[in-house]
Amino acid sequence: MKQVFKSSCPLNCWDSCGFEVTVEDGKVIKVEGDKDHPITKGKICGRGRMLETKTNSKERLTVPLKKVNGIFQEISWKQALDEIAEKMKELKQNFGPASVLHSHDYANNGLLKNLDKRFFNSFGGATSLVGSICWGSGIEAQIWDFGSSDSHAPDDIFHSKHIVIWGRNVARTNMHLFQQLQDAKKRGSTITVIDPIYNATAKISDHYISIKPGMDGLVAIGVMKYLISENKQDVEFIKNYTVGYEDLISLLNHFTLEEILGQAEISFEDIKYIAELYAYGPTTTYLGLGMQRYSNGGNTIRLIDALVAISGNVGIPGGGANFGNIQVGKNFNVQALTLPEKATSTRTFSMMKQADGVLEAMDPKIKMIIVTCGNPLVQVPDSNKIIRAFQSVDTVVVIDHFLTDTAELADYVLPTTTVFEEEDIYYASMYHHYVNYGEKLVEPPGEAKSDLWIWTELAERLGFGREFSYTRDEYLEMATAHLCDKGITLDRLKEEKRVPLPVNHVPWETKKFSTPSGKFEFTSELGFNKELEGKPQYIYPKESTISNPGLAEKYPYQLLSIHPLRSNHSQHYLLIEGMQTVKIEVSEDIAKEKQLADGDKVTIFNDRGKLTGDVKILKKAHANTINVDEGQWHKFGGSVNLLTPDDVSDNGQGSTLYDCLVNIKKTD
Ligand SMILES: Nc1nc2c(c(=O)[nH]1)N[C@H]1C(S)=C(S)[C@@H](COP(=O)(O)OP(=O)(O)OC[C@H]3O[C@@H](n4cnc5c(=O)[nH]c(N)nc54)[C@H](O)[C@@H]3O)O[C@H]1N2
Ligand SMILES: Nc1nc2c(c(=O)[nH]1)N[C@H]1C(S)=C(S)[C@@H](COP(=O)(O)OP(=O)(O)OC[C@H]3O[C@@H](n4cnc5c(=O)[nH]c(N)nc54)[C@H](O)[C@@H]3O)O[C@H]1N2
Ligand code: SF4
Ligand SMILES: [Mo]
Repeated sequence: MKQVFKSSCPLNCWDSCGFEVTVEDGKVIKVEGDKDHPITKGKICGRGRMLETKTNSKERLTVPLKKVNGIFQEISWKQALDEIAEKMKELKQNFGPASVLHSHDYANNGLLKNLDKRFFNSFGGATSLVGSICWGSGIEAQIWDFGSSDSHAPDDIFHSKHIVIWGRNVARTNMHLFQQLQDAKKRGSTITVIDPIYNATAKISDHYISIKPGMDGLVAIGVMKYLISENKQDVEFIKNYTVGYEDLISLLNHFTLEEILGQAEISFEDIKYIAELYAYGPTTTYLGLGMQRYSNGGNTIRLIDALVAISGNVGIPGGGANFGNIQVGKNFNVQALTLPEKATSTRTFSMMKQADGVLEAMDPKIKMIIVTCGNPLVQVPDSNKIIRAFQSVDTVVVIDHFLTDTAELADYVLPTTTVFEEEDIYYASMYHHYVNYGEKLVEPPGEAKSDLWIWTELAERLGFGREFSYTRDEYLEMATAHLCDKGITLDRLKEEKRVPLPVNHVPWETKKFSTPSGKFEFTSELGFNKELEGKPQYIYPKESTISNPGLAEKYPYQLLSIHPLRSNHSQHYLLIEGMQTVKIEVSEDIAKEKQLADGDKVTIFNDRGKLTGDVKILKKAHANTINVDEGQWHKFGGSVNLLTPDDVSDNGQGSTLYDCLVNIKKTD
């Protein structure tokens, strides 16, 4: 018998969609959009739809594996858990809990996925990762400026006269915002896209501005200079609600407009065009995450925030500097789930630098790595270093659905459940403010078990089983109990499936900011408190003709590695045969200079590594730009992270993935 259930997309994505899932004879047979979802309204992308393929895939891991003499053997759960727990016990006793590294990312938006941290905290601590490859610097930048990184509610876009999409690949990564853009355009708003790549969002825009990668902060400086020279700044807002304006002015005075135009490779007309958009608002800005994956990423976001602020577009309907929406996640009591107070011995590595950490840390050395919700061999910068680091450790345990590149390198691989095989609630602190419920719909294949089951079994063997003696409902209650006052109960969530969380639909409307001064801070006290430069500044990208001409001579092209259309990071490549080759996209000038045509084999290379693939010419991209979509598996040709740097950005422990120079040659 066929039955249709409401469920939710668990993928790390802006949109956090509602699903309708058809189940027949205990099997998921179709995943579609839930028309009743107030934001996602029945539309979902291929990545979501393919969760059916993923769940039913023959390639799924269904039994625990142990590597013996280099070959994986199937073992029982009892053996796997007994052996892993025994090793952890020994390591804790001999070297302390920090000899175990918990390597993870955020591949699943389920609230209960946070229980991995409860496990490691109850273990007494571990070496854990801090910072974020994804959006670390931008979030920190907005915390410095506003006190939080909060976005306007999706429908507020209809109050905007102008919409600026600044470094966000909306058509590809944020499909419901793309729909809103098309609707807003029909209602008369203008759309401007600022991006080095002429992407599908640029195609629907009124104006596309091509920008040299990593130079957005400088462009924002140019725009502010012009705006102020035309006396179009919001004097009242600046006077009453900001601090540090004089520091901003002295930064603006540091650059001439000529320097800006030359270095950012942008025309005066474009600077003027952007300035006028902001002067005659309300103008909303949707900032992307790609643009802050540079060594200057935090300051890039800070300078665009400053532009939004001085033009009077903060705290008004139709305005805003929309980056993350962390007010959504703040509704949950994650601490109650993770028990941070239980950890007595901890050490942290920055997420970017986990390889260096593993290779260099002493006292204690890393003896074991446990990987959850992440595929570091593919997704973390400088793959060659990551591979060396993981190979150097005695025991690697990977919990996943598939034998990923990371899992291939492990000593133990534990098969886990997909979204439809366990109950959870899902939200993304990125775009909208609805939380979605997803119940367990089918049994997992073979012996696959949920992450939570695995933590519970290991906790019992390690002597802290009582911390895991709760039902799923009890954990969900722990994290949502305080929401009852606001009328949000677990029962209501189970009944209604999608519930709006209390958030500000127009952040900072009261002009009371959550910064130490209560004002918008051009000069950040939090920055100074962290012994960083709190004044606004412009730093050049680390790998650029300006800051490192020697390197740029050897490696003249800027390598971007943006998110793939049909895969969520590395998650769909295995399921889509057509994606299992490396595609190297080059701007037209590079193709001309190197006499390249579509389909030619080329190798891109730098001091960190090399990658070979087929050329595709990127129409209208900024000069000297190459892109390779991230997420490709090493076994299908190689991840672009073979080339990317593992540096940490200027603030917030963000990544510098796109701050990357390469050269290119034809391959025979
Ligand atoms: N299809 C798909 N959607 C996804 C994901 C996915 O893997 N696949 N991942 C999800 C996740 S986790 C995230 S973090 C988001 C990311 O969402 P986005 O921010 O939209 O995506 P990115 O690929 O990080 O980069 C976006 C854009 O930044 C541009 N860019 C790069 N450098 C610069 C620069 O210096 N200046 C400017 N102005 N633009 C620049 C790129 O050309 C690209 O168009 O997407 C989410 N949605
Ligand atoms: N060069 C380059 N690198 C990038 C980026 C880029 O733009 N360029 N983007 C960065 C960004 S924004 C992000 S967010 C990261 C994402 O990095 P990751 O989160 O590591 O990438 P994913 O491929 O989404 O997922 C990793 C693994 O988690 C597994 N997984 C999914 N659900 C579960 C679950 O419930 N339990 C367990 N145990 N495992 C699960 C998947 O099967 C997959 O193998 O990549 C970063 N890396
Ligand atoms: S991946 Fe994103 S757009 Fe696609 S279904 Fe999931 S939440 Fe929606
Ligand atoms: Mo991300």
